[in-house]
Amino acid sequence: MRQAFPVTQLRPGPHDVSSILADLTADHVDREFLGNVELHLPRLHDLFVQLYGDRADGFESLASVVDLARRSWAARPADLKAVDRGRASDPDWFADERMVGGVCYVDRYAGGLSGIRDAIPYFRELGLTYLHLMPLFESPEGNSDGGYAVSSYRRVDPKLGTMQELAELATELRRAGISLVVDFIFNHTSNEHRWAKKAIAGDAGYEDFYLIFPDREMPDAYEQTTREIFPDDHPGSFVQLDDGRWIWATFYHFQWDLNYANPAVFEAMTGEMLFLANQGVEILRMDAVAFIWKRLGTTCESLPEAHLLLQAFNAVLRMAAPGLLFKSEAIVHPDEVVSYISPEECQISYNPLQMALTWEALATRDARLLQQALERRHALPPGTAWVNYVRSHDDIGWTFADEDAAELGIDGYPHRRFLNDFYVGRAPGSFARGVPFQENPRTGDARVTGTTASLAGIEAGDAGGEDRVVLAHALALSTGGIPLLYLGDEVAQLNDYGYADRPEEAGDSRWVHRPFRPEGAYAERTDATTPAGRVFSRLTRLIDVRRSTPEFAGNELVAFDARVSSVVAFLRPGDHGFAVFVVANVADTAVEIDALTLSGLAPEALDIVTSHPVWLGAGLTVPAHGVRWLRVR
Ligand code: OTU
Repeated sequence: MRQAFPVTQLRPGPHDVSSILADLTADHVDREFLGNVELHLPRLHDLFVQLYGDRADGFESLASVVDLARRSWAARPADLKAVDRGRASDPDWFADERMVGGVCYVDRYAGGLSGIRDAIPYFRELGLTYLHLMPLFESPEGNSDGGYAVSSYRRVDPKLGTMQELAELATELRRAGISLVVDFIFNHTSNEHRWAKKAIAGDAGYEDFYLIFPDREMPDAYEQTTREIFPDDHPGSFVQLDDGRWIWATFYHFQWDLNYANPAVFEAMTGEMLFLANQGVEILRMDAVAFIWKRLGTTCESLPEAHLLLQAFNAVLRMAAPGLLFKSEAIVHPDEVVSYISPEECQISYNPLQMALTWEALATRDARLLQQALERRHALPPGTAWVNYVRSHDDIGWTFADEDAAELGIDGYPHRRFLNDFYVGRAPGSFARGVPFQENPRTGDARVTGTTASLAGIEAGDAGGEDRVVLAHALALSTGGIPLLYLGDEVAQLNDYGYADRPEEAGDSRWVHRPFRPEGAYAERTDATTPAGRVFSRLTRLIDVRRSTPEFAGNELVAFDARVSSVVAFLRPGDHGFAVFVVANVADTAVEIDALTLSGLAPEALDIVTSHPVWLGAGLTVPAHGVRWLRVR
């Protein structure tokens, strides 16, 4: 599928790679940088050929991008260069069993950046090594899609703090063993970004930063094949400007998609990316990667050029800030999710399939789809890792593959309908208190929102609620990669229905699961008579065990057929023939895995959560919504 332009189409003479290298050498750039460029410029050049080879300005842009990298490296603080070197000598650092992630909103969780700094002792107590601060950049007043409409990548929202404070926070977090993660929202800017303002003012250089059309002809043509992402906000993929023209806006009407077919856009965003890298950010969460390239007659999602662009950004980083990682945010078909994951593209990625199927299994009390996914869709290339999570700040979408479901006799469309109904409490017997998100009556499409505790049954007072919260986290903590905790979920925070009374949030039900820091629940976290206290002690025990269990490092997983449909089971192999055997039962009654099924394992096992020996010789009982972590051989 990849379109390769012949190299001869690129301008010869002064604008080739060897001339760029010669210029750098003449400029006496340091050897380390030169080495990085020698390693990665050929790849970047090749990507530019494929992306921009037919454009006259393609090569000037490549030279400018390398120059940005040179200047960024020169300005990169010494302690960050030390991090770069450390990562180079320990390239699998992010796959360590001690990795544990947390995510929160700066304002809601801590009031501001200084509050986040004050929370560092708590993060350490939890064992976090990775902290994703939700978008904290300058963005429009009122609805800014939770900060995903960025007006400046170089200014922090003044209500939260300053860029200087963010850089200092990054340093303090690093001293505490925590890597700072922020979003790189590069598919779109807000309509208040300087580029956007210039574009609509008719500044020719900037008009081409976005996709603006004089009338409906092209928008209509594109919308034949594009998907509606936020249909509650506007139909289709375009919105109308005041002057009557139409502009591409995949998400909210104030989030305008950038036109990456223009190399000047790549160059400009490179500048913003390198700026963030030099503030001490260690992982960039690459937002909405599927949407970054558009072509008429396609879905305009996950096109080959989207990958080339990510690889090009990656190559620039390897030159100027080589310690950084990209995390892919592609909440799409599982085949597409993995297509973004490689050392040359995004080294880590959300695992939306495991997330969604964990909830699917809890609703159906049938773990077969989840088991099948672990069996066939878990493996990743070396040098990469999943980020496993129970829920995020976004909705839950049922992104399993219909063809996988069909093999188990499950029909995708009605199954998604059932899951949506179940999680918004419309299905009889549901324990969940979720809220629908972006229900599209035209397509029948819908997604679900709600906090972990509210979706799992704690809010409804269901007897299995706490167990389900623990079970879901136990899977995220044990399948491999980086487990990611939505902060507040460790104390079983409930839905915040107050969003419906806040005008800028009322139209977006994702706010129901982005509560303010649950002070009451945190106060109860050592009180075992409360759900907060019980969930907190069980989850922190699991986190502690994970951190001292080398089998949980990396991504190697061997699915284990327990021959019980409500059971998900797998082995995480370790050294000397040992492995950790993870078994979880989503049913509301205890189940028995018989001795014959377990006969491949030595009968003497150790429960690493309770530290008690377990005898497998007579089979294994797994309690209702229970989970066991057993060291076996
Ligand atoms: C992302 O999500 C963010 O996580 C959202 O919070 C933003 O609103 C959005 O981008 C725009 O910046 O549609 O419902 O992979 O699922 O990229 C969430 C496709 C979203 C989308 C995902 C997007």
